[in-house]
Amino acid sequence: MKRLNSQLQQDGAPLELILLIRTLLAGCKEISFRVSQGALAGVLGSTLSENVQGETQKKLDVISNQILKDTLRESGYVKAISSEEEENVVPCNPEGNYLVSFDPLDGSSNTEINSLIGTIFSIAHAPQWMKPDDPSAFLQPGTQMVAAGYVLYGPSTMLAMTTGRGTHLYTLDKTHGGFLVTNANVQIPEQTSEFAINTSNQRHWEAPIQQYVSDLIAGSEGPRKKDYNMRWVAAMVGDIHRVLCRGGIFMYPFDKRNPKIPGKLRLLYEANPMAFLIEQAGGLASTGEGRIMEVMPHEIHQRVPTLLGSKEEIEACLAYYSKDKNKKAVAS
Ligand code: AFP
Repeated sequence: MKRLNSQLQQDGAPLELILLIRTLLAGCKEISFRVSQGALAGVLGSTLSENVQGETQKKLDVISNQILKDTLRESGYVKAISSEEEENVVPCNPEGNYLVSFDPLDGSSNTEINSLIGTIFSIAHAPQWMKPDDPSAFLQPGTQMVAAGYVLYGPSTMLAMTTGRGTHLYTLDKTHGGFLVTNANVQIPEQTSEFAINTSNQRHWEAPIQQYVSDLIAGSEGPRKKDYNMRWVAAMVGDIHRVLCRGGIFMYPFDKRNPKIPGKLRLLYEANPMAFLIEQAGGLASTGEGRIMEVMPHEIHQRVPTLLGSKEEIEACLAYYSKDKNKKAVAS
């Protein structure tokens, strides 16, 4: 089986990027170990503090964030970090050539039930002019990413990663501590009959997604003329992993509750890296209005609506958005 290094070399990744990825993954291996210890590690449960998004932090979030921060800062490859758990950019080496954004532990409330969780990351070049504490360099569209991926802490520890030459799945071989390629050049089936959305938010969705999901639920008796099944891991990392493995559509759409917070998921360290992985595997990643990777961020913790997955199903979903837009144009 091919090792991580060989795959990255084959994909033409520069040496410094390979070294940075290996450093990041060393941190993830430590997180994987801590997570697998569960309650025995004495790290589960909530701390008293809240993170910048106002959510209660679980101790494992804090620990994972610290592990990644320390490992990346010490590496020398990184100029600055943005993390879900840090209000501001974390300055690192002023001579570093890369910017790293991460959600250290996505789906952290799943730790309470010993279910899927993971680390999501994206890597971009650090501009030379940038000062390490300057957040503005992070405000570039996802098309500028040089690598992105996630490490999934499940029954096995898996890595999904792209450097722009396909999406590959790796499995951590705990006997020698390395990631081995277990599925190269993943191709997401273009059609699917599986969807993932938190339907408890239905009343807050806009008209197109209301209609689309209601037509999925209508199944073979509705306009889509086939039966659909629903799955919800409640950790994006788990839901996207399923989409990469067997297709499907994952949605966290625009939410009318607060127009200033258009979706739940964060652009820099959730939506963008997943969009890169999905597109590189032949799927589509949209906000409903346009390509996720072309969204120009205006702040590091920005949220976006997300529709990701099997090509034909995303296109079918986007047709509802176009129809709605046309209807509004005719009415005005
Ligand atoms: P955390 O990383 O704060 O645990 O949030 C996970 C997440 O942002 C994303 O991974 C899930 O898709 C989503 O929340 C699930 O949240 P709800 O179940 O509240 O819709």
